[in-house]
Amino acid sequence: SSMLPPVKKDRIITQLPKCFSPNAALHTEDDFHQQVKAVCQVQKTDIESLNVAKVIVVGDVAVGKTCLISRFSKGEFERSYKATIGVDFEMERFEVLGAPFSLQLWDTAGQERFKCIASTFYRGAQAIIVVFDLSSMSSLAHARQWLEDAMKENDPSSVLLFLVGTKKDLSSPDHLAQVEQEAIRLSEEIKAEYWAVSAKSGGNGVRDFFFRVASLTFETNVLSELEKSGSRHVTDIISECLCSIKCHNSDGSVVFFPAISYICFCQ
Ligand SMILES: Nc1nc2c(ncn2[C@@H]2O[C@H](COP(=O)(O)OP(=O)(O)OP(=O)(O)O)[C@@H](O)[C@H]2O)c(=O)[nH]1
Ligand SMILES: [Mg+2]
Repeated sequence: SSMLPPVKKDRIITQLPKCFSPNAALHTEDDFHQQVKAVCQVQKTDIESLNVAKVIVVGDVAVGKTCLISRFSKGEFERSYKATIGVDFEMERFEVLGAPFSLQLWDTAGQERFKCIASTFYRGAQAIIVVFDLSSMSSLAHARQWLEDAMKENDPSSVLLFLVGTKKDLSSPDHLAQVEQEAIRLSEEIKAEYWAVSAKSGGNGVRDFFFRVASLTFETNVLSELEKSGSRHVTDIISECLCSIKCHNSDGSVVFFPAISYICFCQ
């Protein structure tokens, strides 16, 4: 990783980005988990196994999966439709809370004839982005099937789901409200986080969305690593760098808690 150039300035995440709709969010905390922040403070660059997340992007033909990704990665919008053949791959590098972190974005083909090839890339995803077209109710109706297929290859308990409506620029406010009601209902049911964006209009929506994906996958990775390595290891890490917290018992005696146990008690 020392061979890589530094992360671009516009890929640095220091604050947890907000969800799109509090009614359909993976969580609505306004900051990263305290333990995650604590760990990142003391071991910024050394969390090798945690620093990448595989993300698969699925959904009907021509809903705008490729455009969504290229709006973010290249800052461009392609007006003419070029079908994805099988699967495309894009690596996006971030810095989250001072730690290097990358999203491996697997852009799969929506065309039926590629489904068999594309599905071989589903395994081991940390996030699944199911994309539908806000101007096509049938693409929303198919979202559930795309999700089911992607889930067959993954562990449902450890995957973060996002339901993303694209082509927001094509919908009238009335129509949008109607579709969103349905989309939010589905998101609640499948426990996905809902977003509505436009790859064409080029506001901050697409950027905010990918920042949110990066932040939540990062947070989940760090938390699950902490769970795996056990709190003892975490205590070691933290106590090396932070001093203990001094507490007074009711009888006047003094106890010292390592900072990490203080953090755990506060949850
Ligand atoms: N107006 C508008 N058009 C969009 C938007 N996003 C994508 N499109 C158009 O929708 C068409 C399909 O976009 P793609 O991104 O190629 O669709 P896809 O989901 O990758 O399609 P497959 O690779 O075949 O599965 C293209 O003509 C895009 O220009 C959007 O936000 N607004
Ligand atoms: Mg495509």
